[in-house]
Amino acid sequence: MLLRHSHTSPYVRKVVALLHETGLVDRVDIESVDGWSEPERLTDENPLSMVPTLVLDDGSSLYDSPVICEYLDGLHRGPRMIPEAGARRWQVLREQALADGVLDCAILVMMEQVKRPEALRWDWWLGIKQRAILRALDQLEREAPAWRDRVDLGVIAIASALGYLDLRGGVGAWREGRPALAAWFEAFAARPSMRASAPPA
Ligand SMILES: N[C@@H](CCC(=O)N[C@@H](CS)C(=O)NCC(=O)O)C(=O)O
Repeated sequence: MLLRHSHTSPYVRKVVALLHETGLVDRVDIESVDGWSEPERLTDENPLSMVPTLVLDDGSSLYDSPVICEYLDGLHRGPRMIPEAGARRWQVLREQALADGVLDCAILVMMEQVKRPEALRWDWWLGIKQRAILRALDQLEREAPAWRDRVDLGVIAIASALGYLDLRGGVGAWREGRPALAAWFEAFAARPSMRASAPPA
């Protein structure tokens, strides 16, 4: 298998951390590609020109990150990263959706703040996306005390999202007023899987 990859993509980070946590990392080759420049080798595999894209041994490809994670989780014999059934499954999938939603908003914020010419910035839109991130972080702060030693796709996705806020900013000092989330992230980010998938400093 081949993973189309970017060192700064938090969605890719989620997949790479899962590969490490499940012991699958040696079964996947990794190749970096810039989705924004729409290279043909990526658009042939994924018309959306996005990473992560996973190319399977039969030449077919899978995207986006939740689909790739679900596929990979079926390939190993260790503890499931996505519980197969029951309330825990829906909790993990809901957490992944919330974390990915934070990322979708954070990328839009980065686009407004960094990429769009200042004269064209749309503060109304920026405000909506920033407030969505802040509300999600407040919810995670309320939930974090219950996470304890969990290792699954829900918490991997949350940690990847928080790491991206550290990398790109967008909502200022997110740890302020959120001590439980900050303490949990400090411990979780020290896991070998999170260190191995961290963006370059
Ligand atoms: N929903 C997708 C989002 C992936 C995504 O936004 N990837 C970004 C990099 S962080 C990308 O490839 N952007 C290139 C583009 O939009 O052209 C997933 O979960 O995989």
